[in-house]
Amino acid sequence: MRCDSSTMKLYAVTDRSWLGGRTLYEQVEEALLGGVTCVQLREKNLSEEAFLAEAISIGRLCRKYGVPFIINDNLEIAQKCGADGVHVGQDDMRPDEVRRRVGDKMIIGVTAHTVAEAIEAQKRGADYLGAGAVFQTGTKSNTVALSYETLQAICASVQIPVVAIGGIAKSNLMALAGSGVSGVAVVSAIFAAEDVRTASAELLELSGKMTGQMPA
Ligand code: 3NM
Repeated sequence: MRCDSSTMKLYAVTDRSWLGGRTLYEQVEEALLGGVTCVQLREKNLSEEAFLAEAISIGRLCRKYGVPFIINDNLEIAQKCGADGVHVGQDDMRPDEVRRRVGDKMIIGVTAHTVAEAIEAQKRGADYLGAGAVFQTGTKSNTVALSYETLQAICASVQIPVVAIGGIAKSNLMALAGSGVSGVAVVSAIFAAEDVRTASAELLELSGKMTGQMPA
């Protein structure tokens, strides 16, 4: 298996909105020291050249910590930097097309908002699903609100791991217990935190509790 459920326990998705004098590299290293189990480099405004340079250096960093490194929505960069995987949305390339391009080894993650999308993505070779937005988020516009019931139905409909995303913080993470998710994907509750390492460690502990808990 390219990606098991433990990899999805705390999935850090980067955003350079809250660097505050720090570099993204430093923030990612703090997140790794806090115990994140997967890192996705998500860049929407960098030039290809800058994106690639950053992908190479942060990819090396993740390798040093033995944590899978995923590129958001850019196959070429994922291949050039030797990433462990690539994440695509519903509007991006289909997972089977991605697989043809990237070969056998790479992890392919797909965003799914409905049971139909989840089943289709699994059928077409996705290794994990991102499902959201489970809570309100200010980090991404145009998100689709996903109810607990839909999240639960998505998890029940596939065999691959499902990671919840959108507005997840310490205060609401436990509300996902019993949904069947393998973990949480988090942007601002990690990268907007003053102490990225502690925030990551606390979220990791909660995610472990949440995924081990049965429905209330
Ligand atoms: N995808 P935060 S929500 C990147 O719903 C992303 O598919 C989403 O950021 C989706 O953890 C989102 O700061 C942003 O709320 C999540």
